[in-house]
Amino acid sequence: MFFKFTTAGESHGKALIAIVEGVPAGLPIDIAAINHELWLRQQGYGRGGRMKIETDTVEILSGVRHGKALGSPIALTIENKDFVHWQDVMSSEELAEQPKNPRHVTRPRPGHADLAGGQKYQTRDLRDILERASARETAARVACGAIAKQLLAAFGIEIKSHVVKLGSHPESLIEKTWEEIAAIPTDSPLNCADAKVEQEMIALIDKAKTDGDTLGGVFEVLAKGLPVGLGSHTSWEDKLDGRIARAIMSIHAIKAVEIGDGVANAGRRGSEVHDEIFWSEPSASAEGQNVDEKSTNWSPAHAGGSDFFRKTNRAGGLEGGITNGEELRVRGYMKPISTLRKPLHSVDIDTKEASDAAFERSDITAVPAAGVIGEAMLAFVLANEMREKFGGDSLDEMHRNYLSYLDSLGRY
Ligand code: EPS
Repeated sequence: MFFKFTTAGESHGKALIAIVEGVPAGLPIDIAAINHELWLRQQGYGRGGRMKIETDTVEILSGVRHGKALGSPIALTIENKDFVHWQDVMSSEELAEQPKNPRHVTRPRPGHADLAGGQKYQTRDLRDILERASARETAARVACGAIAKQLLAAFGIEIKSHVVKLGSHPESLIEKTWEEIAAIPTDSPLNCADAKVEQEMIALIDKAKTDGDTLGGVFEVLAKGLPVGLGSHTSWEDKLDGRIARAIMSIHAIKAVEIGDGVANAGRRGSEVHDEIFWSEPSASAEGQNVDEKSTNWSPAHAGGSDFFRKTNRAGGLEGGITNGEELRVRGYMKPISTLRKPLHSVDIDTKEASDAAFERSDITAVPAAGVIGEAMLAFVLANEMREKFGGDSLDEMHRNYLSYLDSLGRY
């Protein structure tokens, strides 16, 4: 791994922390932009009470000086404001006496890590599991992903997400262009590009709330401006679709990942699926005219620096595990959140008696937030690919390597 990050922190512990490695020296780091991503992750109709307590902001502790990366590990932290209410329950010190309300959890929630985690780690207080299994951890991922996005932006690569289905609605996934997705207002309640469908989704969330239930859905993440040639066909572990699927599936509650029209394509004939190849006169990028070292526009003119292109993109920008210069399109399928106000059947792990699953404050749905996290994870995977392919210790060196590669693509 060339660009990597590690997170630590429990949902109601003191803070989330992360260490990001592989950021080239000289990359400008915009803290306000990281905070904007954190804010976006907290939005979305159907979020729970915790989001009213937290205003997630990042503090950078190392690796950045005067607004620029040093090339050393970047350590960051996000405070858990809710910790003040959990100090004794979550204390790292051994306590002389039990807290008045120890908030032990002994009734595992179906669908959560509670029971399998408790059995595996041999703990009888399932809070030991749920605190780290909580999706609160994704705030740290979003901060790391925001740094990855800043590296990608230095090469003209952009990432966006939108919600394409909430619960069962609409029946077919919403399909929109990059421009239509870019036009979604930041205060859109569900980050949905169809305002009418969004209102219908809100009604579904209200109904689920009244019923004490939860909802899942589908988000789509897009990346634009990628060069041809990230990833590789040569080894299973280098195939970019595999790396992306792993990263998206690692997000809490994501149970399926689709690249391009992968699901629908399985039921079509080959002639209806594969994107035919065309070629046009060498573009400005092939001549190296619009990407020079002094330019701030690092984006190749069309189709990822190549003069070959497709008129359709059912493959979602990847062929043979390699980017083909078209827009990358990835969908994440999220199951409904497993903490239900109207609890499911469970068993108390101490008494072994049948009982309702534990209820903790939670969200009705978090699909828009999952989209923001999907952006962060895709940004991380792509930043790693860019570091792997273009190397360099400084951003300048990486830029030079990138230009030289675009030059060779232009001659192909
Ligand atoms: C979350 C914080 C959590 C939950 C949610 C996501 O906070 P709390 O448990 O204090 O309400 O709202 O976590 C879950 C959905 C889960 O299953 O644990 C966050 O910051 O995103």
